[in-house]
Amino acid sequence: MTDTSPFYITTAISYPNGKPHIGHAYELIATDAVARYQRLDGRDVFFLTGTDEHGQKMQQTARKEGISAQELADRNTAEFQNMAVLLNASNDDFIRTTEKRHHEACQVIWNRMADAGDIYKDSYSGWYSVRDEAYYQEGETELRNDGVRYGPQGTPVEWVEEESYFFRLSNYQDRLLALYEAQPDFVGPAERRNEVASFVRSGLKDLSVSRTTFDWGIKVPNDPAHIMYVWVDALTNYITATGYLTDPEGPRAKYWPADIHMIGKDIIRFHAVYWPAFLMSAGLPLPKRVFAHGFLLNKGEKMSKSLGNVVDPANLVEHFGLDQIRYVLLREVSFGQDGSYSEEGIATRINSDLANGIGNLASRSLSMIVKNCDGRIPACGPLTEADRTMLASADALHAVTRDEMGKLMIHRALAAIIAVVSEADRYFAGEAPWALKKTDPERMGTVLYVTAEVVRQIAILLQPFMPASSAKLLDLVAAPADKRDFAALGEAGRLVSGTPLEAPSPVFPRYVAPEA
Ligand code: ME8
Repeated sequence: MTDTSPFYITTAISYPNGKPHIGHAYELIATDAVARYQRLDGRDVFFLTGTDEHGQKMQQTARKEGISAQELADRNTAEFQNMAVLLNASNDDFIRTTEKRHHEACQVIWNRMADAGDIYKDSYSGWYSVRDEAYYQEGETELRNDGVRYGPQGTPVEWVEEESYFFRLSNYQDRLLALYEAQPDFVGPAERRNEVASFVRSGLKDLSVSRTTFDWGIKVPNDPAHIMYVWVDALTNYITATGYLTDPEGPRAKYWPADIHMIGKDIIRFHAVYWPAFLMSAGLPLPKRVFAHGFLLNKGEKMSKSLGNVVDPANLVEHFGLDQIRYVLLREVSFGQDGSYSEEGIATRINSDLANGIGNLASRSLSMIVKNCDGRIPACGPLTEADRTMLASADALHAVTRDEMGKLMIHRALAAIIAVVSEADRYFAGEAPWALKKTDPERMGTVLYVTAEVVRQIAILLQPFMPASSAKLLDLVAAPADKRDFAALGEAGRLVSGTPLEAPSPVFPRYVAPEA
């Protein structure tokens, strides 16, 4: 049975205090692959990304550049929007936290938390990291030899003392622990859940949720000297975009609660502790899953402006090709773990899996059909044991990848697809259709039919990961436009003998490094 229910997936919303980097691109590509997978599998998908435009970091950066925070946000948000187009992201909306709809939703959520008795006024004194936009306990910080105090993510912290509203986070400790217990999938991967649970078990203090020493943010209702802590504002974006709070009869309200918040491991605390506590307080349904991917490292090193190894995704895409980059990042990195990549590694993967793998399989089998079968998909004669085994492996991929993608084991879904490409290579070599041309042309036709049918299914399944290249592969096997979703996998969409094919053009060229 096809599941056509709503499926809502989000990326984190990025700070537009600079241009997007490869870490942002990675998160968007992975989330896009999941969104596309679910869409092709029949779900009613809403995929959201956007920018987190308020806060002290934005204001400080703007000041350094001598422009207003709004100007900085406008300039860099355009870069993030361009990146989404460049990466062929299929997001259904792009939210900016400076939009009116978002201000409204934040006021609603604040009032609901206040009505629940969870907001009170006091004064805050403690450590704050502007780069993380996070408050830290003294015990989480460390004074280093350079005389600077650093937070747990290695960013400098400063002492803050100001009047502030607080959220009664301490009241939610037991409910949060009960949540992690009752829904072990709420936080993934498992090591992150353990980290979050032990943070909560160690004791939660009330959280400062407003600031008074700068003004770039959303005003607290009825107390305009206070602006909301940027994370209250930022997290609310996920619900703003659905209209659940502000337009409950609207077309997108059905998408809340979200199925997946895809985020990086550095912001798990906000999503797995603060966010569910805010929602519980406001009496709102909780997202089903928060999944933290790892960090992308450049040749094993963290990217940083000071190391000068920050990679612009546009350069990588221009150099290697978009689908190639999408594929390599998702295949190479165990999703949920940190991943290291290098230009050599990307080139090797492109050549082994794409050029020599699926590209070669498609071009060898389809060009034989064009040359030897009158340019038409041949008849499929009686099937041998080998043919049946081959088709069964391709037919099984839908269930296998559905399971892996459901668990967000994106790399394993891809590995399963590529394993069938390798199996098809062995099948093709073993059946040697070129040798059958003279001796048994009918049998040759059957082998070519089976191989082309495997190519068809592989192409359908690769669409979430490499949308444009997969479409080209599907053109090569003349798959009709209405037979490209997952309902056309397996027997339901088998190639039709007699369908004319064009001579195949290469979809995945070999990568050759430019002369130094
Ligand atoms: O954290 N590798 O924004 P952000 C992989 N505005 N992912 C990375 C990465 C890397 N090297 N560097 C960053 C924020 N990311 C907040 C989010 S959500 C309500 C607010 C990921 O621009 C990071 O983990 O610093 C996060 O998920 C996303 O990029 C945006 O990071």
